[in-house]
Amino acid sequence: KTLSIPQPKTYGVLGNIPLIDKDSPTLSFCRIAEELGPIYRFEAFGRHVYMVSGPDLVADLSDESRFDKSNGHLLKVRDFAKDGLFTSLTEEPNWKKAHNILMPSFSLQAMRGYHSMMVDIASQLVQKWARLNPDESIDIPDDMTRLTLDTIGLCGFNFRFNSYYRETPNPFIVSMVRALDEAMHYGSRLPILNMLLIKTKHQYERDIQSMFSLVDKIIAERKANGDSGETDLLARMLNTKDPETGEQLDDENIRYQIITFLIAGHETTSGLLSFTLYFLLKHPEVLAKAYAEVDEVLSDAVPTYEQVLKLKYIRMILNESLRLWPTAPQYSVFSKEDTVLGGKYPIQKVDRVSIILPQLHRDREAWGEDAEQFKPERFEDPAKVPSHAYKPFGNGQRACIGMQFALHEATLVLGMILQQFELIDHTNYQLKVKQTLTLKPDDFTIRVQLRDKKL
Ligand code: MNH
Repeated sequence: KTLSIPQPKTYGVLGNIPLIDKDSPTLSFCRIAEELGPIYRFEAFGRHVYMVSGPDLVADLSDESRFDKSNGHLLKVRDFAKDGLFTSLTEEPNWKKAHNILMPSFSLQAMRGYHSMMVDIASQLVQKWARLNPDESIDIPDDMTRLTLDTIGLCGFNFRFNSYYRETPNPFIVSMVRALDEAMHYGSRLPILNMLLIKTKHQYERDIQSMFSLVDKIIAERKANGDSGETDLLARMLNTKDPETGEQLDDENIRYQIITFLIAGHETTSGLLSFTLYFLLKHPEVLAKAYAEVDEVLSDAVPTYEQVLKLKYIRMILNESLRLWPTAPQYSVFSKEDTVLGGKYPIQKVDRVSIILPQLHRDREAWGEDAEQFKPERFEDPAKVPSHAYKPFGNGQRACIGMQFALHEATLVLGMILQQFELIDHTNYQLKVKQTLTLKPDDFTIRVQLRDKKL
């Protein structure tokens, strides 16, 4: 026996669109789930998507024989990331090719090779903070974005954005952020309005061209200089053949991969670090344990690769932060055939289903009555983590390729921050979440003070 799937109030041709706050769509989807339950139907301009946030249903959606990644919500991002890893369909030949070529560069073992570059950038952050006057405050999302962008630039293609030496973001980033913002808003506007917004459209096209020209220049320069022993992602993309097809990636696809890494490496990890600092500020008992671990493990001025792996409690803090505020808050799959989801809900072939992570990650049956509370100890025993209620990096073969990269970087940076600084909540910050494609705390500043370490 199948059940019917609920749907919120509709508004003519707009369908359910008026229910969505266009500056934080995911939080609107969470609010509707709060009312309608683990699955509902969402309609826009005559098309529909199912919104799912129940662990049983997500377990079912994780069955890769029946469901595959959908990029229906990413079609505008494809204007500049085309068939790069993140925006491609699994059936597009370049997905598997790039996946095969790049997987080894993102293994846990491969992080050893990036470690010193990550330390280079993290040291710039620590030095900047150490030199602030006591009354100067730090815009956390801004400084974390400088860090993650500079890190992926250096590890990815030996390029220095030098974000700590500039007040305003690099022009590439201005273009990228504006293009991402437009890509997010485009789909929630009436088609006729999109046609009328000529200036926006022209800006969007200019932004895409400026991204392409910077990245193409980097690729051309590397090829002109020949192989000078680089071991970064670009070198790997230029020099490695896919073992399955024997083919290499072409230059155009390498462009899309680089843009993809810049988007992915820039927004999500910086959001993770920002939310984590917010949670540490508000949970002194967790912060005390974190200091204790850092003081025990990090004996040298600069953490080694092995020491980062020993920061187990910091890792748990990051996991818990990603539970409450998964910075990539939604992903989508489509059904390969007509099917019944969770044994209850009929879904048709090609129907799109979107997984609403902040809601899934706060499911009280899976996480307990204290699901809303920040408790890193939940991740003490990996066997006790309800895996179908925790998908911050997506699922299966289309899960995040950069997970180890993000976690190594974030653990290292938090370790280095806690080694040096006391964190001061000078505004008594109240969390305000802002969404671009990803989530971040908005208007979040802190002050810091050098710790007086009693040796
Ligand atoms: Mn990442 C896919 C979350 C950091 C590169 N990433 C995904 C997906 C999620 C995700 C969720 C699955 C999306 C989908 O199914 O549509 N990623 C994160 C989070 C962080 C993150 C929460 C940091 C925290 N990601 C990174 C970093 C990089 C990266 C850093 C690169 C350096 N991510 C990717 C790529 C994909 C991806 C590439 C697409 C992989 C594929 O489909 O083959």
